[in-house]
Amino acid sequence: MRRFNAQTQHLQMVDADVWFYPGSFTLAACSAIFAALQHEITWRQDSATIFGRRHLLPRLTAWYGDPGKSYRYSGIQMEPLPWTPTLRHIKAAIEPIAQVEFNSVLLNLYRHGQDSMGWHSDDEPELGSNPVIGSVSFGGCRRFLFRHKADRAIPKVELKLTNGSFLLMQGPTQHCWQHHIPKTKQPVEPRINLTFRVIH
Ligand SMILES: O=C(O)CCC(=O)C(=O)O
Ligand SMILES: [Mn+2]
Repeated sequence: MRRFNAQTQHLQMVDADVWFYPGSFTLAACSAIFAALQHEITWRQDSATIFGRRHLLPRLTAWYGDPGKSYRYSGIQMEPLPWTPTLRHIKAAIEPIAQVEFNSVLLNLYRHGQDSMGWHSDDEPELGSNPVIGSVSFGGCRRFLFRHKADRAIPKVELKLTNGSFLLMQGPTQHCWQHHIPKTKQPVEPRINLTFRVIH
């Protein structure tokens, strides 16, 4: 895959370095990958403790990667399951664009419009400084929003994460911005997102 093509967007955002590559996988590849991931991945629904109360996360998740690359977020400790052929295929497709070797991936399955992800940054200590996050989306198209952490006067930035798109976040992005997937009342197909990471 080429690093730049006519559809490549470098987002106009201060304190960030975000690239968007729509159509990184053909429609036929997207359908095959979606079906494979639905069956191949061991999906689970975790719960997080917020103000002392446990809540089921509004999505299904899974954590895969090299042995020992465990990950902790919202009080949840995840040990990696071994790479599957489909995950290796996606990883090999995006690494030449990202120009890093990822060693782990967090998967999220949004079953319907009421599944979502709250505002957060991918800035856990094990990701190091200026983490490179490679985010691949399959299935239903969802809105993805960025907001600046320190200066809320800076307008939010919105993207539509389309089927087969690749979003690359790097440089100061995670330190200076948060992102989220809002719920929607519109009918929307299930969606699988994979965020590839480098755990140190
Ligand atoms: O579903 C998405 O596009 C966002 C996922 C995300 O932000 C994450 O896994 O950290
Ligand atoms: Mn994230």
